[in-house]
Amino acid sequence: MKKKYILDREDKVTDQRLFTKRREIIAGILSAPFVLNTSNLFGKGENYLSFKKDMQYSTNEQTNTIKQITSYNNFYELGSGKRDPLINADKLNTENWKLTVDGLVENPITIDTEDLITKFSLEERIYRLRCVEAWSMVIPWIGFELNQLIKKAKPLASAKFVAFQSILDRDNLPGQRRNTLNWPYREGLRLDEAMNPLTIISVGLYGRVLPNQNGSPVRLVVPWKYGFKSIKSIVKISLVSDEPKTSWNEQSPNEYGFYSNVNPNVAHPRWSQRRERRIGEFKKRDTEIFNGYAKYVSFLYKNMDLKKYF
Ligand SMILES: Nc1nc2c(c(=O)[nH]1)N[C@H]1C(S)=C(S)[C@@H](COP(=O)(O)O)O[C@H]1N2
Ligand SMILES: [Mo]
Repeated sequence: MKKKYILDREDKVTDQRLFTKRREIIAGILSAPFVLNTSNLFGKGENYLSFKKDMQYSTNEQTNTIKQITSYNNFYELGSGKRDPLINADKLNTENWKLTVDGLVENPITIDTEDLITKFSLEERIYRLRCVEAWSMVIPWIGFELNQLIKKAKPLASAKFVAFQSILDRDNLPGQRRNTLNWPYREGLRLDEAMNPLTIISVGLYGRVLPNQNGSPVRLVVPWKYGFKSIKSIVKISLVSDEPKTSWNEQSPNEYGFYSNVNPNVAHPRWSQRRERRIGEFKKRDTEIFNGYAKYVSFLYKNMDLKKYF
């Protein structure tokens, strides 16, 4: 994968007019139903993607600015501060990236990033993302439903869960030199959660390939769960029979459950989850059950005690 735009460290752009102009250009791009075409995909360092706009699942709330989305991140491989992922973005090497789908499948797949971007039909999905730390953003992701990829691998009947693994690169990723988490970062979903149409594999945002700090070249987005479930820079997706181990649950099981559905009625042991701060806003908002996506996902949990399975 070629070099990302990474916004030229946009925090250094002090001229707000310049920044606003760029936003208008991006808005113009997004108002077209189809953006350029794949022949421009990796041309001249632009890295525009070709996609159509989803109308079914996208929120019509105001999106966060590209500056907010790319300069306030959680990506512990690049450091634990909110600005570290931007500062250390170039430490993530995405060259010759391959994504493997394996485990309890009839048809294991290994696919490189270019194929992932060109062989799946991409959509823009504007989703809220609610971090467990009680902040949220609205992000125009580009991606496709994870169920498309899983179906290609043909899961066996014994597959009940999906395990995800991020890149392991201790030599280059500054955060992996410390044992803040048991590397590589791992996450998991129940198979029906993974097959739900809301669950997407994202390869871009704001019309272009993903900036490194947002989990380039391929990351998960599960909008009804706390942000840490949306694992970045994925190298492997495995279909498995039992609930897989996940990094945050392993690190602190009483703070971070396997399910981690956004739920204002279940407090984190150290803080309330009732309210959240939308990045860029001052006044707090009420947090909604399943992050406002209940009508698409509450049936997945109908006989479950959500306080026990938090
Ligand atoms: N590999 C990996 N994925 C990760 C994380 C991480 O530290 N490493 N942080 C998670 C957390 S806590 C959040 S809130 C989201 C943030 O995604 P964003 O920076 O694109 O907004 O990424 C999630 N995915
Ligand atoms: Mo998070």
